Amino acid sequence: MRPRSRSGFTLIELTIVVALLSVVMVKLTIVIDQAQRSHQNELQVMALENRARQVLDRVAYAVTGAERAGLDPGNIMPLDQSELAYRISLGVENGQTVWVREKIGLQRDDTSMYWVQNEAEPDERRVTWCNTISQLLEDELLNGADDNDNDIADEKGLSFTLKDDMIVIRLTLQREAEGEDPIQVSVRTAVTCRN
Ligand SMILES: [Ca+2]
Ligand SMILES: [Ca+2]
Repeated sequence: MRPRSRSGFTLIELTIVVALLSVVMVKLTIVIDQAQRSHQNELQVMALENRARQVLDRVAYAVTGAERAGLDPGNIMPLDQSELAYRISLGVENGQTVWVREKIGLQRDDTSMYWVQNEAEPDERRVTWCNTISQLLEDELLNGADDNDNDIADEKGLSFTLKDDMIVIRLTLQREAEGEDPIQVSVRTAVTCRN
Protein backbone atom coordinates (compact mmCIF):
# COMPACT_ATOMS: atom_id res chain seq x y z
CA MET A 1 0.00 0.00 0.00
CA ARG A 2 1.48 3.30 -1.07
CA PRO A 3 1.81 5.99 1.63
CA ARG A 4 -0.56 8.93 1.19
CA SER A 5 1.17 11.92 -0.36
CA ARG A 6 1.27 15.00 1.86
CA SER A 7 0.81 18.52 0.64
CA GLY A 8 0.68 21.86 2.57
CA PHE A 9 0.92 22.35 6.34
CA THR A 10 -1.11 20.87 9.10
CA LEU A 11 -3.03 23.21 11.38
CA ILE A 12 -0.54 22.60 14.17
CA GLU A 13 2.39 23.50 11.92
CA LEU A 14 0.64 26.66 10.76
CA THR A 15 -0.09 27.62 14.34
CA ILE A 16 3.56 27.15 15.29
CA VAL A 17 4.73 29.21 12.30
CA VAL A 18 2.31 32.04 13.11
CA ALA A 19 3.41 31.99 16.75
CA LEU A 20 7.09 32.13 15.78
CA LEU A 21 6.42 34.95 13.32
CA SER A 22 4.56 36.84 16.04
CA VAL A 23 7.52 36.50 18.40
CA VAL A 24 9.89 37.70 15.67
CA MET A 25 7.62 40.66 14.86
CA VAL A 26 7.37 41.66 18.52
CA LYS A 27 11.15 41.50 18.96
CA LEU A 28 11.68 43.43 15.73
CA THR A 29 9.25 46.10 16.89
CA ILE A 30 11.10 46.40 20.22
CA VAL A 31 14.48 46.72 18.45
CA ILE A 32 13.15 49.37 16.05
CA ASP A 33 11.53 51.26 18.94
CA GLN A 34 14.77 51.19 20.94
CA ALA A 35 16.75 52.39 17.89
CA GLN A 36 14.30 55.26 17.35
CA ARG A 37 14.47 56.24 21.03
CA SER A 38 18.26 56.10 20.97
CA HIS A 39 18.39 58.25 17.84
CA GLN A 40 15.90 60.70 19.34
CA ASN A 41 17.96 60.84 22.53
CA GLU A 42 21.15 61.54 20.55
CA LEU A 43 19.41 64.38 18.68
CA GLN A 44 18.19 65.87 21.98
CA VAL A 45 21.70 65.64 23.49
CA MET A 46 23.20 67.33 20.41
CA ALA A 47 20.61 70.09 20.52
CA LEU A 48 21.25 70.64 24.23
CA GLU A 49 25.03 70.65 23.66
CA ASN A 50 24.62 73.30 20.97
CA ARG A 51 22.42 75.34 23.26
CA ALA A 52 24.87 75.01 26.17
CA ARG A 53 27.76 76.09 23.96
CA GLN A 54 25.78 79.11 22.71
CA VAL A 55 24.89 80.19 26.26
CA LEU A 56 28.45 79.67 27.49
CA ASP A 57 29.86 81.66 24.55
CA ARG A 58 27.46 84.48 25.34
CA VAL A 59 28.52 84.56 29.00
CA ALA A 60 32.23 84.34 28.08
CA TYR A 61 31.85 87.12 25.51
CA ALA A 62 30.06 89.34 28.05
CA VAL A 63 32.73 88.78 30.70
CA THR A 64 35.64 89.25 28.28
CA GLY A 65 37.17 92.60 29.04
CA ALA A 66 35.92 92.67 32.63
CA GLU A 67 38.36 94.46 34.88
CA ARG A 68 39.94 92.24 37.54
CA ALA A 69 39.68 94.95 40.21
CA GLY A 70 36.02 95.51 39.38
CA LEU A 71 34.85 91.95 39.97
CA ASP A 72 32.30 91.45 42.70
CA PRO A 73 32.91 89.25 44.57
CA GLY A 74 36.59 89.85 43.99
CA ASN A 75 37.78 86.54 45.37
CA ILE A 76 35.47 83.64 44.76
CA MET A 77 37.85 80.78 45.40
CA PRO A 78 37.57 78.20 46.75
CA LEU A 79 33.85 78.74 47.08
CA ASP A 80 31.90 79.08 43.91
CA GLN A 81 29.48 81.80 43.00
CA SER A 82 26.47 81.57 40.75
CA GLU A 83 26.38 85.34 40.31
CA LEU A 84 29.12 87.63 39.03
CA ALA A 85 29.11 91.42 38.84
CA TYR A 86 31.76 93.15 36.77
CA ARG A 87 32.48 96.40 35.02
CA ILE A 88 33.76 97.07 31.55
CA SER A 89 35.43 100.19 30.26
CA LEU A 90 33.69 101.86 27.34
CA GLY A 91 36.61 104.24 26.82
CA VAL A 92 37.71 107.65 28.03
CA GLU A 93 35.57 110.77 27.91
CA ASN A 94 36.82 114.16 29.11
CA GLY A 95 39.77 112.45 30.75
CA GLN A 96 37.51 110.08 32.70
CA THR A 97 37.05 106.36 32.10
CA VAL A 98 33.44 105.54 31.31
CA TRP A 99 32.35 102.26 32.92
CA VAL A 100 29.34 100.09 32.33
CA ARG A 101 28.25 97.74 35.13
CA GLU A 102 26.86 94.33 34.32
CA LYS A 103 25.86 91.23 36.26
CA ILE A 104 25.12 87.65 35.28
CA GLY A 105 23.43 85.24 37.65
CA LEU A 106 20.56 82.92 38.42
CA GLN A 107 17.00 83.87 39.21
CA ARG A 108 15.53 82.64 42.48
CA ASP A 109 14.35 79.44 40.82
CA ASP A 110 18.03 78.61 40.09
CA THR A 111 17.07 77.47 36.58
CA SER A 112 16.95 80.81 34.73
CA MET A 113 20.00 82.89 33.91
CA TYR A 114 19.75 86.67 33.68
CA TRP A 115 22.05 89.36 32.38
CA VAL A 116 21.54 92.88 33.67
CA GLN A 117 23.29 96.11 32.74
CA ASN A 118 23.31 99.19 34.98
CA GLU A 119 21.06 97.52 37.55
CA ALA A 120 18.74 99.79 39.55
CA GLU A 121 19.48 102.76 37.31
CA PRO A 122 17.05 104.46 34.93
CA ASP A 123 18.72 102.87 31.92
CA GLU A 124 18.71 99.33 33.38
CA ARG A 125 18.56 96.55 30.80
CA ARG A 126 17.66 93.04 31.94
CA VAL A 127 17.40 89.95 29.77
CA THR A 128 16.84 86.25 30.46
CA TRP A 129 19.50 84.32 28.59
CA CYS A 130 18.53 80.75 29.40
CA ASN A 131 15.82 78.99 31.38
CA THR A 132 17.00 75.40 31.30
CA ILE A 133 19.84 75.61 33.81
CA SER A 134 20.20 72.51 35.96
CA GLN A 135 19.59 73.01 39.69
CA LEU A 136 23.08 71.62 40.36
CA LEU A 137 26.14 71.15 38.19
CA GLU A 138 26.35 67.71 36.55
CA ASP A 139 27.12 64.82 38.91
CA GLU A 140 26.69 67.06 41.95
CA LEU A 141 24.26 66.17 44.76
CA LEU A 142 22.88 68.46 47.44
CA ASN A 143 24.74 66.84 50.33
CA GLY A 144 27.45 69.26 51.44
CA ALA A 145 30.13 67.21 49.67
CA ASP A 146 32.01 67.62 46.38
CA ASP A 147 30.59 64.74 44.36
CA ASN A 148 32.06 65.65 40.97
CA ASP A 149 35.64 66.31 42.11
CA ASN A 150 36.02 69.95 41.07
CA ASP A 151 36.85 71.20 44.60
CA ILE A 152 33.44 72.86 44.96
CA ALA A 153 30.60 71.42 47.03
CA ASP A 154 26.98 71.55 45.89
CA GLU A 155 27.65 74.06 43.12
CA LYS A 156 24.70 75.25 41.10
CA GLY A 157 24.20 74.72 37.38
CA LEU A 158 25.91 78.06 36.72
CA SER A 159 29.18 78.47 38.52
CA PHE A 160 31.85 81.17 38.44
CA THR A 161 35.20 80.66 40.10
CA LEU A 162 38.32 82.76 40.02
CA LYS A 163 41.77 81.36 39.43
CA ASP A 164 44.42 84.08 39.38
CA ASP A 165 43.13 86.38 36.62
CA MET A 166 40.98 83.72 35.02
CA ILE A 167 37.25 83.50 35.50
CA VAL A 168 36.24 79.86 35.13
CA ILE A 169 32.66 79.47 33.96
CA ARG A 170 30.87 76.15 34.35
CA LEU A 171 27.41 75.49 33.06
CA THR A 172 25.04 72.52 33.09
CA LEU A 173 21.82 72.57 31.13
CA GLN A 174 19.06 70.08 31.77
CA ARG A 175 16.14 68.98 29.68
CA GLU A 176 13.33 66.77 30.89
CA ALA A 177 12.66 63.82 28.59
CA GLU A 178 9.26 62.13 28.66
CA GLY A 179 9.54 58.69 30.22
CA GLU A 180 13.32 58.98 30.41
CA ASP A 181 15.90 60.29 32.83
CA PRO A 182 16.58 64.03 32.38
CA ILE A 183 19.27 64.86 29.83
CA GLN A 184 22.17 66.92 31.17
CA VAL A 185 24.97 68.59 29.26
CA SER A 186 27.93 70.39 30.84
CA VAL A 187 30.34 72.88 29.31
CA ARG A 188 33.21 74.88 30.76
CA THR A 189 35.47 77.68 29.68
CA ALA A 190 37.84 80.26 31.16
CA VAL A 191 38.17 83.96 30.42
CA THR A 192 41.12 86.17 31.32
CA CYS A 193 40.36 89.43 33.13
CA ARG A 194 41.94 92.74 32.32
CA ASN A 195 44.41 94.02 34.89
CA1 LIG B 1 31.55 69.85 42.94
CA1 LIG C 1 27.42 67.68 46.69
